[in-house]
Amino acid sequence: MPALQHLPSTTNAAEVAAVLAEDGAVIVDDHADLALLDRFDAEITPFVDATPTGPDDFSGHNTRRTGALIARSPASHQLVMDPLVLATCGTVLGHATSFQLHLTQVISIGPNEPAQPIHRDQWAYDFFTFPKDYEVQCNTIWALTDFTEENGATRVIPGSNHYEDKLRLSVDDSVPAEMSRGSVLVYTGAVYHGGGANRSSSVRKGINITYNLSWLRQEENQYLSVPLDTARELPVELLRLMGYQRGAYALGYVGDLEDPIAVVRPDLASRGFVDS
Ligand SMILES: O=C(O)CCC(=O)C(=O)O
Ligand SMILES: [Fe+2]
Repeated sequence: MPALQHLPSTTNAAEVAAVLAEDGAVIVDDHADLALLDRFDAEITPFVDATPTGPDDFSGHNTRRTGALIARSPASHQLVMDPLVLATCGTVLGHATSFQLHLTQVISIGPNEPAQPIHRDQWAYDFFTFPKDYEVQCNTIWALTDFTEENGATRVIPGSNHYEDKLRLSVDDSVPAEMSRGSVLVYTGAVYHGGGANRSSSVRKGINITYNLSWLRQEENQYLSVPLDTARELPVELLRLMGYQRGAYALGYVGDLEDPIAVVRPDLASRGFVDS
């Protein structure tokens, strides 16, 4: 089994996208500002503590999935808008008119959690089989704790982005995305992967922030997850990423062919299709 490739934080989107085209996944080492992660931790911990564990095997009975990060943690905004990640999405998903934020979720895998079934994230679209090498998603998992094989580092099958769809693959075919706090695993919607088994006594925490083509539905409903009063205070670039933009010529308008950003920022209202 080939190992996951690592790139230094000084890398660029072209290099990240090149490894993604080959392997479907890559780790960028020590990419997050650790002081930012400390702030994120402080903001999100009360919500993580209040999150119930998962209701099924896929979500994980010993795993907490805490969403709505934009509304709950101002520090998350910088992660969502990380320039290297956005530039990578622009390359990987550049064949469509635009991409958008798909979900924001802290995944806290608790002790004794077995491995999550190996899957493709793009199965979320009702298991539709997309054309081979037509990428619909570009994903990140930022390590909020160190990721080790023992504590449930994400399991990845490098190169499986080129496999047939709907395969039932085993954890034994995968490698652990071991990485330090602040590193980020970038992976496509097509690569087979899953959360690892946590055989340690501590919780493994990762921040899953994913992006998809704007003509597909978002997993996390950003319009309802972030109250309008909060949205009004957000940077325009983040609002557009959340979906307050048209996904293509006719997708997502409001009222009389108005740009949906008009709902939160009437000062930016415009008619007709604009992409910035
Ligand atoms: O938590 C992880 O390491 C991966 C989780 C995952 O792949 C998922 O929930 O889709
Ligand atoms: Fe996944």
